[in-house]
Amino acid sequence: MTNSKESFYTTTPIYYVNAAPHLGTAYTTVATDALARFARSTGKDTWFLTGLDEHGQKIEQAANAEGKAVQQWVDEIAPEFKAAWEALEIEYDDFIRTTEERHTRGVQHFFETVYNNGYIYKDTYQGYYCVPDETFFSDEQLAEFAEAREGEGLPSKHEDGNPLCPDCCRPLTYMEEENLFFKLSAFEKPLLDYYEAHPDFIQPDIRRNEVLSFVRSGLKDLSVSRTAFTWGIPIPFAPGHVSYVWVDALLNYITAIGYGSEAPEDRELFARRWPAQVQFVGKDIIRFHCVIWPAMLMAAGLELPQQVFAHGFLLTKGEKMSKSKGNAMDPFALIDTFSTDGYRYYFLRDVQFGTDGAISLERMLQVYNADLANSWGNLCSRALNMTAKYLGGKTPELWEKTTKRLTEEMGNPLAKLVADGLQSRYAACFSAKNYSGAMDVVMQLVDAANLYIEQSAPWALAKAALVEAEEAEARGEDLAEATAPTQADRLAFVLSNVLESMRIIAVLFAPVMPATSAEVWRRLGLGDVLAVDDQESVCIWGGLPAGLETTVGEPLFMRLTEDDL
Ligand code: ME8
Repeated sequence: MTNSKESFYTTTPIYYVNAAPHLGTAYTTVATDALARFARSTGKDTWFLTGLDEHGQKIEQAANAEGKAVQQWVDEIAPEFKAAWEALEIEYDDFIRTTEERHTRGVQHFFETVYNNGYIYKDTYQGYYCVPDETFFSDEQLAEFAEAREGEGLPSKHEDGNPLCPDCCRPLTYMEEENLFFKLSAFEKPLLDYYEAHPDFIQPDIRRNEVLSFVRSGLKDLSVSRTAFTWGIPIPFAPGHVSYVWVDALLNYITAIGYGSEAPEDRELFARRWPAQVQFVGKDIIRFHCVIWPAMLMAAGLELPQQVFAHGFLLTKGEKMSKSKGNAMDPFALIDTFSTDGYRYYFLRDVQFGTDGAISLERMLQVYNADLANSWGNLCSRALNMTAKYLGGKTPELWEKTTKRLTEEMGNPLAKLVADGLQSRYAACFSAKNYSGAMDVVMQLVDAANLYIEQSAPWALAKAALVEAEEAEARGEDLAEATAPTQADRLAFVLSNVLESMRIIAVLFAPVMPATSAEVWRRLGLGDVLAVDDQESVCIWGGLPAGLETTVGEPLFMRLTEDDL
């Protein structure tokens, strides 16, 4: 089966199962979901992959600590992630777990291919390893870190004498093991050439520069197997060796779309989906994704993803939020208070994607009340209430009859704002992963619509229409035959413009706030499902049909106070 639509494949990192889903992992997942929803709404053949990283020493140790068989333990945790993503309305197309058969097959195929291509050899690894980060550190990296720590008057060693991890500051473990090595050093020049020829491959630029200087300082071959434990994928040509967990994990992006399978449908799937358009990661794992991953793909003769986009950290009280620091907040509690859409909106609106962002409950409350309860929610309830009260709960019938004359007489700032490229400004923000900018564009229309209601005062027009009708009746005239617009026409015109704005706002908010957008769609009488695949034309002004039955409903976003926190 061929598909003429443009393919759009996007991924999140696969998260370690040793921590429950938290705001950090939810952040990347919500951002990827919003981009995937946006891509679908512009007609792309979209595929969104997320999943779990279930192998490695850290997972094995965590399961042992609980006294459980590792597979049983990871099987118990996987549903927690699925439940969290469901609560956040994450619409993934596939969820991969690295303990699945399809993944094992693909990883083994990769090892064989790269071995046959001459990029794997055996040697002894002697040095330090961080189990929590599953990362090797060279003597040079440790010396550099020790110097920096001494400069700050801080220790670089644990009391047991082992050096501390340069990334997470936990004690490292000394390792001496026969390992398979991947000739990463052979890819120094090809990678630098690739970065140069594809300036968008690593984004944002600050991360690109960081990776460039890391690679320019020289790449060492990488140990890619472990023999000291067994919780990993066995390497077919090296008995006793299991894959280094990062190599195993990175391969999920291709094993999930059929890599390593000979079945025709898998080969077709792979050809259709790979290379990915955008792979999202946090800035903590860019070396894996921007150095090791592309080198692995080159070694296997595969194309590289179009872009790896690394966002910043969510910070609480100035510190990276993480499970190990004990300051990771539980997404479920926040969803209870702010609703799923309120949650999704806050993180994408208030944190500039790509940079670190301070988050707090107080700020979340402020943004929620200002943008959602008071602006967008209030716009909907005012407009729908007035439509019920003044227009019998129906979208007005006047687009053809009076629009042109009334536009000349009264102006139409909302139509103008939309016609002046609102959707294309919004789409440009999405392409740049500037979620905050995209939300800002939509809020301009929300604010303009609220101001328009104030300025055109439909309640005054309703009163004037009543007086006009009584006077006409007294004169024995029929206003339906009037040639000039009546006050009732003006009222209908104003409310039409507001309802039409709401329709467009709902479409544009949908990738970030799917539930409330669908609800507004229903209340406007547009149907039970808000599914758009040509956002640009759907957002052309004037698309709201006349005569639809509208519904007032409960407030979309209940106003919250500090007592609710
Ligand atoms: O690294 N702020 O998994 P992981 C923002 N299994 N994002 C955060 C965050 C924070 N405070 N904390 C975590 C792994 N994240 C590997 C990945 S991929 C082949 C293997 C997000 O469970 C961010 O996306 O430690 C970060 O990169 C990821 O969670 C790390 O998740």
